[in-house]
Amino acid sequence: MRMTRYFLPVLKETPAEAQIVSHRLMLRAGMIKQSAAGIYSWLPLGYKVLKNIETIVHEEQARAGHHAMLMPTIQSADLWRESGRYDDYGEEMLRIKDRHDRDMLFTPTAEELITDIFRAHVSSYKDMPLTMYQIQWKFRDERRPRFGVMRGREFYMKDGYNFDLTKEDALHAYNRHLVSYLRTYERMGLQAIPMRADSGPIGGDDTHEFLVLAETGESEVFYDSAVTELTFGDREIDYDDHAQCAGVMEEFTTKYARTDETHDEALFNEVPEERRRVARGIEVGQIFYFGTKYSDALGATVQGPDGKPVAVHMGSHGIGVSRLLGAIIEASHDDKGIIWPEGVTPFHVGIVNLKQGDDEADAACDSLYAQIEAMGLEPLYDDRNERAGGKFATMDLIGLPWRITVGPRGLKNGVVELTSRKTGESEELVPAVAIAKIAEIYGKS
Ligand code: 5CA
Repeated sequence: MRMTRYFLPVLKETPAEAQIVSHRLMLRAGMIKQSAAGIYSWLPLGYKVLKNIETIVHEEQARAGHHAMLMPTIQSADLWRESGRYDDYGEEMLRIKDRHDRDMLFTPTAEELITDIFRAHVSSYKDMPLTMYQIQWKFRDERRPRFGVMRGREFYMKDGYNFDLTKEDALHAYNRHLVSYLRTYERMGLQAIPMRADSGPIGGDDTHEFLVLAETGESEVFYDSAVTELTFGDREIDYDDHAQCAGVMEEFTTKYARTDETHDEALFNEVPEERRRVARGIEVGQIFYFGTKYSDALGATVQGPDGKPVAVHMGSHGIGVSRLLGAIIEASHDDKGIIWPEGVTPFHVGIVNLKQGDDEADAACDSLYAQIEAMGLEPLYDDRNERAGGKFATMDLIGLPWRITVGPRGLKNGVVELTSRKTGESEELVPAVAIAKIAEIYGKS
C-alpha cells in the first residue's frame, strides 16, 4: 500500500478523552473512531489488525477441531425466557421491540441460540462430541464503557460451545480449549495466564479467565511468579488425546493464579513469599464448564448408548477479539507509539523514502515494494512529500515491526537501512540482503 493512496488519519494531538495508552494510540494511529459511547468504527488500519487477530483465532480453532458458524446478532426474547436469563441478565442486555411489538434483543452471548440449534438437529450420542463457535459482534450495555475497545458496549467476540455426552468428555473439551487458547495468545505475541475465576451470569463451577498482565488492567490478580515462566511454544498437540490435554491444563493451572473474585489469602500464603505477586491484568478470554445448566433448561437431550435420554454436558468459551487490540498495545508500545508483534501487524514492512521525487530513491523503493509483495507480504510505502522526521514519526506511531529506509546518500554506497521497531537497531544492508532478512523473519525463505 502506498501511503498517499491510503486512509490513515493520524492525529498529532493526544486525544483528551483517552485515559490509557492503548486507547490514545489507537486514536492517534487512525485505527478507530468513536461513534457513540463504547461503540466504534474500525478504520482501515484498525480493521486490518482486527482481521489478523480473527484469522489467528480461526486457525487455532480449526486445529482443535472446532467448527466455525455464524449466528444472528438480533435474537428473539423467547429462548431467553425459556432459559430464565431474559430477566436475570439485567440492564446489560439491550432490549429492542420490532414493528409487531415483539421482544427482541442484541445478543450479549449465545448459549440459548446454540442450544436451540443443537436440540433441533442432534438426537443421538453418535453425533457427539461437537464444538461449534462463531466470531460475531456482541452488545452489552456496560454501565461504564471505557478505555476504547477494551470495555466497549459493542465488541467482537469469539464464542464457542461444546456438547458432550459425559462430564468426562466435557472436561476434555474444557482442557482442549485451554490448550488452544494458550497457542492462540502466544501467536499474537501475548502471555495470557489462565487464572481461576468467577463464572458470573454464564454460570457453572469450572471457569478460568486468561489474563494479560498490565498496569492498566481492570482486574486485580494474585499469582505465583513461576506462572510467568511457562510458555507453550511450538509443541505438538494431539487434541483428541485426553491425557495430553489434561497434562497441559495441569501444567498451566496448578500454580496459584487467581482473580480477586476467587482469591484465597490462606492458599496464596503457601506460595513462597518472594514469588507472591499482586498485580493487574486484562481479561482476554474465559472458558466455562457448566454441565447441564442450559440443556436442562432448554430440553437438549440425546439418546444415549443404552437408548435412554441423556441431558448433554456443555461449556462455553470466549475470546475478546476486539479487546485484544488494546491488550496487545498495552503490552507492546513505547513513548513513540505501538510496536506490533509480527503475528498481527497490519503491514509487514514500512518503506520510507527520504527523498521523494529523486529518480534513484523512487526506483529503489518501487523495487523493494515489488519484491516484498512478491513474497506474499504487505509493505506500507511512505511516498508522501514530507520531511524525514515526519515520516519516521508516523512509522513509529503505527508500529510496523520493520522499516526499510531508502535515501540518496545510502544508495550511493549501494545500501538501505533496515530498522527494528522493537529494539531501534538499524543495519545498513544491500537491498537484496535486506529482502532476504525480511523473508527469514516472516518465514518466507
Ligand atoms: N459465553 C461466554 C463464553 S463465549 C462469555 O460470554 N464469556 S465472557 O463474558 O467472559 O466474554 C468473553 C470475552 O469477551 C471476555 O473474556 C472479554 O475478553 C471479552 N469481553 C467481555 N465483555 C467485553 C466488553 N464489554 N468489551 C470488550 N470485550 C469484552
